[in-house]
Amino acid sequence: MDKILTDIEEKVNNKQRLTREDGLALYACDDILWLAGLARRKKHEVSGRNVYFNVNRHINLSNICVSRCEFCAFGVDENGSGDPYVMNAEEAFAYGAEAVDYGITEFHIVSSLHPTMPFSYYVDIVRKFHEEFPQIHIQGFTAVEIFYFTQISGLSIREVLSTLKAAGLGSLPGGGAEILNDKIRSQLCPRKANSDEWLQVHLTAHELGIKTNCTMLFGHIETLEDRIDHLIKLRELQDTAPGFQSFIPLPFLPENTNLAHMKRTSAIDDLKTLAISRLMLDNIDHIKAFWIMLGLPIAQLALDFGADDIDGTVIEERIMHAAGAQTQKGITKEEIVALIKESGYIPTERDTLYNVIRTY
Ligand code: V47
Repeated sequence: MDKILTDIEEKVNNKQRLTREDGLALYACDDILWLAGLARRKKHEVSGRNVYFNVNRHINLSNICVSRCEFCAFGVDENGSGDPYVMNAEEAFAYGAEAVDYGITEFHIVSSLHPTMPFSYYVDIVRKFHEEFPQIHIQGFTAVEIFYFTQISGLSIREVLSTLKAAGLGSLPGGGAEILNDKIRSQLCPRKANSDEWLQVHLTAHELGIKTNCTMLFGHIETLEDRIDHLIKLRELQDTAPGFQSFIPLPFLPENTNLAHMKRTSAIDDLKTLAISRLMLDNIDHIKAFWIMLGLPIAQLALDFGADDIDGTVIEERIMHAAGAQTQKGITKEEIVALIKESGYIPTERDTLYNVIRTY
């Protein structure tokens, strides 16, 4: 084995931080079972044999979007094809409320950059959910949406976040990070928050005591160097202002996007990226295998590659399915429990803030 890899193993054993070169050496390593072992050791330090999941309802308020990112199959123009929709506040509420009897502990509300809906529309929806179901955590609005709210309202990032928090918002999801490199963003998503703006929203949220997640969209036009640099940016922000609860690597699904000519990432790339994320992100506790994108078989394997969370039952998901995700739109709690048990881990139902609800 190369010296750099044995040095990495020693660093991991001694809880030392890995460098950019280490991250790249891990990508170059073909011994994925060794890599899995290393990432698994790190996972065990944080969460032992627990694998977390939650029971949530995804609510995508609208698909009408002014950003129209190259990688996205979900967003459409207001008057174009592709079934543009926007839920009014009552419809959004009814859609969320119908899942409450299922035992959800989280509403996961994400929208689009809608051309005309005012900031008050989003605040009112959060307030209504929070007033009616105060026990259900509201995780809502990516940093890209929060930044867009500053543009449509004239408020600062801090004011937007404080207003939503006062209405009942609990935490932010991790979307919109894509690759935190403005050369890449100018090709993929030039009309939305840039890297610094995305980071600034999360920094401000953490300062206000709002927990957040973070993501990386990989397997499109980025290089392996870009991926490692992205992970290091997240790690640095977490050092400065801790508040990231989990990291979710999102493999790019090309179908129905402007990049439909590209190939879907391989299982090896998906698993390597999960393991390397676990090893590079030594200050983020949870690494999520988002089964919707990975597919259930790879998500199950991911639990042996450093992931300690398999997200949720979701119930119905639209963004990834627009881009050709072959998975079901939701799975039951029983299915998730069986999947985790079969991998030899302890299925651990959590709330959004990783408080344990029960183990199975
Ligand atoms: O920001 C869009 C990605 C994200 C595609 O925080 C795509 O717990 C792959 O961030 N192929 C939104 N990915 C979803 C998201 C998320 C999902 C689950 C849990 C959490 C969490 C966050 O989805 C977008 C973008 O990066 N995305 N289109 C696509 N074609």
